[in-house]
Amino acid sequence: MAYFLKELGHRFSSSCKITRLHQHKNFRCCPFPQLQTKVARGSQLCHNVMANTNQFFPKSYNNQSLNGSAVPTLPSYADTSSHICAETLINDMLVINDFISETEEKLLLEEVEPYMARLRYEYTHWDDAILGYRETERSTWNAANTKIINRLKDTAFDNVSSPTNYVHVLDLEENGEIKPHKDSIRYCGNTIAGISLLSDSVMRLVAIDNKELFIDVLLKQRSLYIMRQSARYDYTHEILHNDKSYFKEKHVKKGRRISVICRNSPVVGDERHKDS
Ligand SMILES: O=C(O)CCC(=O)C(=O)O
Repeated sequence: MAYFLKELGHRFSSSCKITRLHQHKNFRCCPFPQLQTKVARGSQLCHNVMANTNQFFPKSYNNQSLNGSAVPTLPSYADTSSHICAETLINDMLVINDFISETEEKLLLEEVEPYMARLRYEYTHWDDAILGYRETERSTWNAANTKIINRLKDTAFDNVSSPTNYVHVLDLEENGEIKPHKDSIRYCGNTIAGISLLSDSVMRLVAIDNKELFIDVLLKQRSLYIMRQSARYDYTHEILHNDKSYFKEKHVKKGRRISVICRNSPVVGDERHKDS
């Protein structure tokens, strides 16, 4: 099982040709000198990484330790099988609804659709981790969309955890799904942030050490999610197929969905990346 998870975790390194290009260009060749500071996870790094996003995370729960009696109020976008997950959820998985306006959504779609329309949806994937998808990466955007992308980056990342130039655009057709996986620790840092276009969907996080512990996250159309630290490393994530797309027992219709995703590269010294 550990091997399976590890393999799934490397889907970006082995299967996505565009992302592979990205890895070669940006992660292997460019040293990212600003990231070379040796900082241990859990110390200054965490504080720096969280500096921007903490303004959005529910402050009253930050730094609050959960002992047996503490039952926190969960954010409305999340549901969980156990309050054991609550600390991760509250500190490390954030959704900001209506992060972009309808006009901004149209602008993003107008820029990505013409390219996407030339690609076919893929149903074969080397590790079966994703079905019914087409994808690309963009490093340049028109002026209006550059502002949106910069807002995403400013919200989710700071200078220590700077995002890569390449933005991953993933188009999942109505019948498509993303199966449980963890993004490669070799190529992706501690934060993954994405805007959902065209459709609502449910993202499920499942604890790698205990499959009974899961968190369902409602990703509304035009929302931004920020997954970091424990949510990114200790849980797999998936986008549920429309047939299984339930949030708090209500069906959430997942139509075609396009996500615009930014990631940072591994931070040298971050202990989660020591083995990579
Ligand atoms: O579509 C999303 O927002 C999530 C994408 C994802 O899980 C991935 O590309 O690894």
